[in-house]
Amino acid sequence: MSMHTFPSYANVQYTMEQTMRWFGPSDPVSLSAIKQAGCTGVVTALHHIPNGEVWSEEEINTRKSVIEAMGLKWSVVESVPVHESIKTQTGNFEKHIENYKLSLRNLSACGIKVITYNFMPVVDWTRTNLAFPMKDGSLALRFEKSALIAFDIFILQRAGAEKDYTVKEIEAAKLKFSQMTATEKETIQANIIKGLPGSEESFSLAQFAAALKTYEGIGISELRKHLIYFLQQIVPVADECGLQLAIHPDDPPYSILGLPRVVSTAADIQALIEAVPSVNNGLCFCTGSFGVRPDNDLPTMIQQFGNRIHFLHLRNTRRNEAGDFYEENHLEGDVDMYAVIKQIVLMMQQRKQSIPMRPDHGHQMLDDLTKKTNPGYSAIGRLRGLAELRGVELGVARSLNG
Ligand code: DNO
Repeated sequence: MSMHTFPSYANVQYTMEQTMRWFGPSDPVSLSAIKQAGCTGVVTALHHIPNGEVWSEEEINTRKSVIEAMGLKWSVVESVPVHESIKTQTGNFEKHIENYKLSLRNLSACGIKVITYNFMPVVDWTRTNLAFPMKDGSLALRFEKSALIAFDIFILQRAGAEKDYTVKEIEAAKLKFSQMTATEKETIQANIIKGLPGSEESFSLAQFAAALKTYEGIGISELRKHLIYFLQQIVPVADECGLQLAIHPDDPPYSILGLPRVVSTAADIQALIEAVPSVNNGLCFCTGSFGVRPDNDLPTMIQQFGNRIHFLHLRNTRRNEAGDFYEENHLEGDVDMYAVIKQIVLMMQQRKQSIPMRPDHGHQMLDDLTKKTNPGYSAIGRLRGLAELRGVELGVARSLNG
């Protein structure tokens, strides 16, 4: 089924399904606002269910009916979180995998067929500054490597942290730390260990140090082995139920805090596909996460992995040589959004399928500057992003029709 929000063209029968993330009934952005932004779908999760427990059909249907009462569709689950024991293969991890399978079966029984998750150890997405001023007066999210390293070495005081960084990086972190006020130190600590919206873990400093320790002896090859084992268990369930699994890339797409990361590059994805070839072993193609690495060529990756991209996060970042980045307006920055959307449009026609997308993050701007918003998930910034992205899609669609 195509999801046209603009006139259809002979050569473009399938367009992106426009959605926004909704954190559930406590989200300050209402379903009605999401609908007014022009979305037909919602991306949500049962954040109140503790990580590792089964999502019952009853709980799923309760959330689903709230969404449908607004005339919207629950298009994608983001995320069914993966319990830490599965990533470290310790304790009762087999039980947690069984619980995960059951949640998948229950979602399928309720008609929800696209499931996003990630396999980042300990922390989900990470930023050091949630209110980075842009020239136009709006606020953006930023990741500053020297601030992260300053947290690691001087606040957390992780044993052996220095050996994960170059002399130049340590110097920059020292300087950064010496310039930080006490409040800035507290803020950066909270940004890293308390979890940003959507991450299912939140730690005290001592708990955080203990969680990092559980990865001693787990390097890239071990973590990849654990992920492949997990995929070998859950992909057959997806195949049986007609579910599309969509792993989210690492954000940022490189190791932080000495932790291994295995979903950062095209080669990482290729390794997962070779191990578990089903197309239901798929991807959430996040242009913001992949786009932080100059060696990720996004339009080429869409060509390479197109048949297994089941969900799209469209977002732009601007990086510097030190590895810092901030979140740009959706059409500015290092991601060539025109080239990306063109490949997506072509890929959808080939697959004869609409792919759900959401404008990922947005600046805090206009009235949202004085409201309490979920960092990255304010209404107006995302509305701007969505409006720009759908304009590009219309332009691409029309140009393909001559
Ligand atoms: C951040 C999000 C991530 C994402 C998870 C997927 O804004 O893209 O938190 O939801 O990593 O499991």
